[in-house]
Amino acid sequence: MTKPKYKTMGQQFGRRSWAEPWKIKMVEPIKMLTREEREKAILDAGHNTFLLRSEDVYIDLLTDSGTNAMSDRQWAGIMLGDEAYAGSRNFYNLEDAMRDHYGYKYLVPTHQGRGAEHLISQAVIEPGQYVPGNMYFTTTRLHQELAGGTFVDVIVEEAHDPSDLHPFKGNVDLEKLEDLVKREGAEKIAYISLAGTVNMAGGQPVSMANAKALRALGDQYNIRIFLDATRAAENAYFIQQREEGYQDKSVAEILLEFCSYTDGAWMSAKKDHLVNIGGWLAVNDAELFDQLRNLVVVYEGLHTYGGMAGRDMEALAIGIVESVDDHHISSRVEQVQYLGAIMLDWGIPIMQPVGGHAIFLDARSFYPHIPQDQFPAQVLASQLYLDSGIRGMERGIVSAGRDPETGDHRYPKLELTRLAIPRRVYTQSHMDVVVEATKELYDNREQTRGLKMVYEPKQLRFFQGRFESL
Ligand code: P61
Repeated sequence: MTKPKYKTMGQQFGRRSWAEPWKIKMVEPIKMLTREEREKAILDAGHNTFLLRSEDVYIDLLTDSGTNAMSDRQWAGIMLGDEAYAGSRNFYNLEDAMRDHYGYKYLVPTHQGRGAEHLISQAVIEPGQYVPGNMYFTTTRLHQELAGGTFVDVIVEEAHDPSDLHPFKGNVDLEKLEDLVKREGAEKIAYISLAGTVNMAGGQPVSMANAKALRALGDQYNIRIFLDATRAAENAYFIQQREEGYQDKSVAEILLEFCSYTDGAWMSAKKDHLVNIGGWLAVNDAELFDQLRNLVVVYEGLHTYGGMAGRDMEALAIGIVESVDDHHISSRVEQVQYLGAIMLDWGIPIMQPVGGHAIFLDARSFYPHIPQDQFPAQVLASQLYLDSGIRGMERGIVSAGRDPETGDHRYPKLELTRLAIPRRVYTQSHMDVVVEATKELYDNREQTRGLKMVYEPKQLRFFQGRFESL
């Protein structure tokens, strides 16, 4: 387990107890269905947890995206929305918060992360170019492909092994990257796509040393680096906990330094920034900014709101400041570590080390008897819902989609079911329910059968695909 630097009351005395640095002011009741009702719900949803109604879910770990609880200050900020079409004061607050904590010069607001991915991909990728990155993300890669690029995975090999304990499994393999640059020529590389932490690898962090070395390589070959900063505050926390020389720095200082090695970033603010909707794109280059500002008015909205209401921008600006508070980030990540530590203790196979935003169950080890093309991670997500109304998400062969050249499934090495923990939403008792349910499924794993896909959308098939039991 990572060692929190900022101690809660129990930890100050070396006790095992810890608690969140907030108290609950408003609650949302959740419903508990019967087993028969859950059976009907999951059948109606074609065994796809994206197709369940949220009211039929007991503990919703589908995603930590937009599902966070806002603070009283953020809600107060909502009331200060300046809903002018142009030049809203909330935009300038957002710009200030981004500059203070990420350090980039220019900001382009977008409605959420994929809006920003669309703009940056259209602006900087020429058809036929390559985009090397530390593991793909579904929407990121799709926008890179739609712009005519080809994504190339250059993450360290350790990232593909669920049991490898490398502390920075999100790192870029600089040799793989340099081989690609030498083989194809630097002019064929659109940019380096760096993400911290790496979602599909289990929320694994990138070290500061790796970001620094990447900058040197980028400078040597004149290739830009753009950061997917969606969970970069969580990445900064791991650097504070694990990397020599950063123990006494704040998460805010670490984040700023990390971003300084990149040329710009895109953000899904629905994660680190503790809001329900929002995103942005930020760059240092004035010419590129100009191009992005021209594009944002076509696809998102005017350049001072980019698809967000004024009130959303205010909550987001406040969320940026809260997201780098050391007490907040430590309790956020440590809640995930708490859940992971019990699972490991109980012998449940999960991706290690435990990442920042989610537990990733290793569906291959869970169901070794179910072949990958019978979708073991989808099976596990469906079974967890059936057992106790817990909603997770498939992150394996279904998510990986088909190879555009061959049309065959891509067969990723990682076949995972993700249990993402929303920020400031669930308590330790909810985590305990989740461990017990998972253990029950693990103990009865041999009786579980695979699935067949009966409806497959062309793009991002995991969102709407449907399955039947074999
Ligand atoms: C998630 F099943 N993530 O983790 P947008 N970059 C990164 C993300 O994690 C991310 C986006 C960009 C989601 C929502 C989601 O296949 C899926 O604001 C590292 O969602 O547009 C989103 O940001 C895109 C779930 C997205 C998925 C795609 O749950």
